[in-house]
Amino acid sequence: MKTNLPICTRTLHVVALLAATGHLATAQETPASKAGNAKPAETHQTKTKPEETLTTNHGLPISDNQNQLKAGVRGPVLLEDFILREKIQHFDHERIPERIVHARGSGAPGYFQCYKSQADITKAAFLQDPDKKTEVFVRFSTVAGERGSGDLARDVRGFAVKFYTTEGNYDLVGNNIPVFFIQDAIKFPDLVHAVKPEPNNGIPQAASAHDTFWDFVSLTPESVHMLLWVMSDRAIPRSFRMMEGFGVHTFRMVNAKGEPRFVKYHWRPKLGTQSLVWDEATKVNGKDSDFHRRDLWDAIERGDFPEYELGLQVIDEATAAKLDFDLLDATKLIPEEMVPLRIVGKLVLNRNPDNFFAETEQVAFLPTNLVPGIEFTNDPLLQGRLFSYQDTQLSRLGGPNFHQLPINAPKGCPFGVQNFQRDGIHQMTVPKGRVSYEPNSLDEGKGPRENPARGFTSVPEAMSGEKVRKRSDTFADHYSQARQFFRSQTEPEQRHIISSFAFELAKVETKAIRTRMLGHLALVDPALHTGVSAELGMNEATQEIKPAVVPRDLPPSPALSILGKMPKSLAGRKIGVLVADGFDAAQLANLRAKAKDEKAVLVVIAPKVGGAKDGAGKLVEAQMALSGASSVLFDTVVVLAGKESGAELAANAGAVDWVRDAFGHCKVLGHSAAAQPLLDAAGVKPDDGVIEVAKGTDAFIKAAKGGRIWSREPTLRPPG
Ligand code: HDE
Repeated sequence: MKTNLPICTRTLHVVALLAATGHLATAQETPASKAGNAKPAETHQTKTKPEETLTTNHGLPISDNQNQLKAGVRGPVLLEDFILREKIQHFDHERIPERIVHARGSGAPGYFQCYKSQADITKAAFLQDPDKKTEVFVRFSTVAGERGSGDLARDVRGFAVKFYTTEGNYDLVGNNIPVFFIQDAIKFPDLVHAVKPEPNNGIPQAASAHDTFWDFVSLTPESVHMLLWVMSDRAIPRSFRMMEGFGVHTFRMVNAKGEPRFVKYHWRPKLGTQSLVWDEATKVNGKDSDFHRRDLWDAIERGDFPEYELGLQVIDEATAAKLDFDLLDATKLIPEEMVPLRIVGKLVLNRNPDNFFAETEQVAFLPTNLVPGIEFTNDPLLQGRLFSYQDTQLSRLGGPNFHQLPINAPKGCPFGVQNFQRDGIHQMTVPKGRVSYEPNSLDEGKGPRENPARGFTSVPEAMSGEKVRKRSDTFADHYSQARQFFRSQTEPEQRHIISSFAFELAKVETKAIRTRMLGHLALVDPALHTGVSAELGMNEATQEIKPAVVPRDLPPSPALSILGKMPKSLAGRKIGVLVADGFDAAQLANLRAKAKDEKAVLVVIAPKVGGAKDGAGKLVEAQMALSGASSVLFDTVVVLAGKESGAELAANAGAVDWVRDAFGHCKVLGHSAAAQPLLDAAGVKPDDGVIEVAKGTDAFIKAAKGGRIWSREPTLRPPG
């Protein structure tokens, strides 16, 4: 009996805690206090109605969900306890293999609606009627990291859209960068093995800054154009709501007359394309590794629905013939200045998933999910994808019936799925009758049959040629578009590309890889090459690379820059306001009103989450405590302090970091006069982005709408 004493003491403690937090029913609140007389102290929440009864997976009502079946209260567990075994066994198998690439992702359902009929270019049903909304599910992802990795890796982002159309599911499985690393699908396993953590030690997670990645790409000149994009700010987006999407490959659209045209897909975010800066991104990963996931979820929860427009570059035979590169080469893009976008409709994400696993994790995108009116081209990268996705779902989702999972099942088709395919693991349907083949005469014509008018057909493209393993000569220019991209960037963007190359290559231990990579950069642009060499301190060490085709100077394409198109707006952005005792309540009220007008989100932060007292001594509650609300989580920040608290903050390392980071990341920084000691302690120098808000907040809001103060950057982070 003695052994019961400690158990009872702990039990009492737990009960007291639960009772205090209102989690216990009265019946369980008073276990006997004497050893040997204890009643069960665990919480039993019971229901009497049959429809509210907890059951096993097979429907058996459960009477006790707190205890295993044992031989005596203190005895061993019985093998017979099938209820326990079912529950634990299901739990043991809760994890399914993560995606080989794009393992870390976030999704949301919504709809797509075209602005007007696109019948002139395609017969696809979901692009005909502007009054009709087509349900969609979208999944955004990083590529290299594992499922639990941080959101702010320097990486390409996946932008995959499943349209549940009346003609079956159409999947547009794209990225936020319009070109790719490789031209031929046979290189994909090599590329992915090179970027993933190195196989001997599993390091680094979700990062390309290591030897194997740079070894592979420096031996693969076709990747140079994509490298420029991945080293640019595009690879550290501010939000999934603020990033472009691309179909990457050239596809084909066909109208009812059977006329084919080439198309390139673009998604354009309504909030504009916006990015973080690298130092900020690395800190965000530590402060909130779910930054993008949370941002998407929170925006949808507050009704600020992410919206994107679908743009098409439509290319007829005549235009295609004029291009100086091959449309089938996924390392090239068509500048928008050459073929402008035709905006065809909008995508709105207006709901959060009900269940992350059932929807975001189990969604299976297939580039082979096409609808009549949309077809592939012979892009050799796309052709390989047509096999890979179906194949990977078989092992990830456990068998050939993954299309029956609710998130993957076509829900737009009025007549559902009807065919003679049968059985397989996890079969969810119960087909009737004796006929599972076609043609047949036994179903008396009631079963489904071919439909030449409605069915999918392919453009009868002429094919000829030898059976070869060979790259087309038209794919050989690897540097001209890389040069065009670099020269189309604004000065701060070029600076970021240079320092990203330098950051990544500095992490490469093998010097020969660095010198090889410098050889490629020399072919792209002299300023890029000298900038990176200087930051690496490797001015004399460039390996000469002989290009297959001598790079050409192409006209700059301003559409390739993010900053050039940056909207001057606070919509969808976050203002962090740090308040400390004695702050001016009118200033906070003013900021709140302005933030609302600008459709921005304002978050009040205080040294303690309980809040801070304003100048009149009234407690104003905070939403976040300073310790958990680093300034890297906000687009722009304000410090409102009183006289004494301003001096106290100046002695608080957390507050000093808060301001120093905001200033260092070139953010617009508002402050009350009393916060000046804190700004001094953080080394803040006056400039156009440091604004005292004493006389009203208009000047601060105006500056904050303009984005970051890039002129600050060269002095704060001088090139190496
Ligand atoms: Fe993928 N890719 N990929 N990819 N990809 C996968 O499919 C593959 C490529 C893209 O949110 C996998 O279901 C090959 C280009 C996205 O679920 C896999 C090649 C583009 C997603 C696969 C490529 C993409 C994937 C892993 C070279 C942009 C995530 C799990 C030929 C146009 C979709 C899965 C989601 C996922 C194979 C290249 C986009 C292994 C073989 C180019 C957005 O099947």
